[in-house]
Amino acid sequence: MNKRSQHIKTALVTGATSGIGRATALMLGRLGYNVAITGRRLPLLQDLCREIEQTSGVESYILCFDIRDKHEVFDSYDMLPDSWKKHLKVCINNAGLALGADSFENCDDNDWDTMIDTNIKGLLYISQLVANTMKENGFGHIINISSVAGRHVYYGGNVYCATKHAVDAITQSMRIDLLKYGIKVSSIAPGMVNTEFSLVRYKGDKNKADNVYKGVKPLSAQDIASTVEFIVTRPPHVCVNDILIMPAQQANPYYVNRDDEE
Ligand code: NDP
Ligand code: 8X3
Repeated sequence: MNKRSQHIKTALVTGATSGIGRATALMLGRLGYNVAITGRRLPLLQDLCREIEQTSGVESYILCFDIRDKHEVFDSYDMLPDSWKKHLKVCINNAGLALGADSFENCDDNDWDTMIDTNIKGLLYISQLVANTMKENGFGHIINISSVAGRHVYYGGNVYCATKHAVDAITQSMRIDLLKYGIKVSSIAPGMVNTEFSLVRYKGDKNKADNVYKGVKPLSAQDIASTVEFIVTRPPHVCVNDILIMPAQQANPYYVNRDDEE
């Protein structure tokens, strides 16, 4: 290995077209990682790729695919050059969504399928590919974006909460199974973060989405990127297993201290 290649480090961020994933990809670029970015919206990936390269002087690689589709995930990951895989140090499993907030008996089962396929199965597909790369490399760090919904179940949260409880269980299981390969596994469980998340959950209903954050200063995508930054900049012998991070005005899903309405 020559001197230059010793310093090459790459990262992969799923769901980088908006919100937490986008802010995290930019942060990793600033830390000197070449960043592979994924999502379904190609123009947004192209914009981000340019922004990472221009602001940080590192390289960015676009992998445009639907994480629910196993074959698309495998074929896309296959396209990532070996030189990138060889230096893959960090994977942020961030792609995910909630759809709907109805009481259980009224939910659309298509929404259930989408959440389970994206938040659980998609995360599993990409994680297994990445884990095998990291196993070969003899190092690596996988960070799963879970949620406070993986710790508490709230009204109308049903299957979204179940998927994030699954992410927590998968995180713990990966941490145990991958220990022997020197692969660290961490999880971040945020409370309210102001991203496209609520607009997606309420299927474009901006009023409902805005109401989620009414009278509250929510976390920003940048707050979560800074949390990822803290985790990935710990020394090699340290693994931050879990971080639960909330807005100061939110104790848990049930207690939110909203500013008085006018
Ligand atoms: P955004 O809606 O802003 O971002 C979601 C990202 O996931 C997008 O980049 C989207 O890309 C990607 N994504 C969704 N479905 C797919 C798919 N089928 N294939 C590939 N990519 C997909 O929301 P956030 O940034 O808030 O969400 C990021 C993660 O954080 C999620 O896992 C969410 O559950 C979690 N989270 C969010 C919280 C919040 O309050 N915002 C709190 C706790 C956790 P594209 O549409 O281009 O495919
Ligand atoms: C997103 C946070 O509280 O809407 O995972 O479930 S919450």
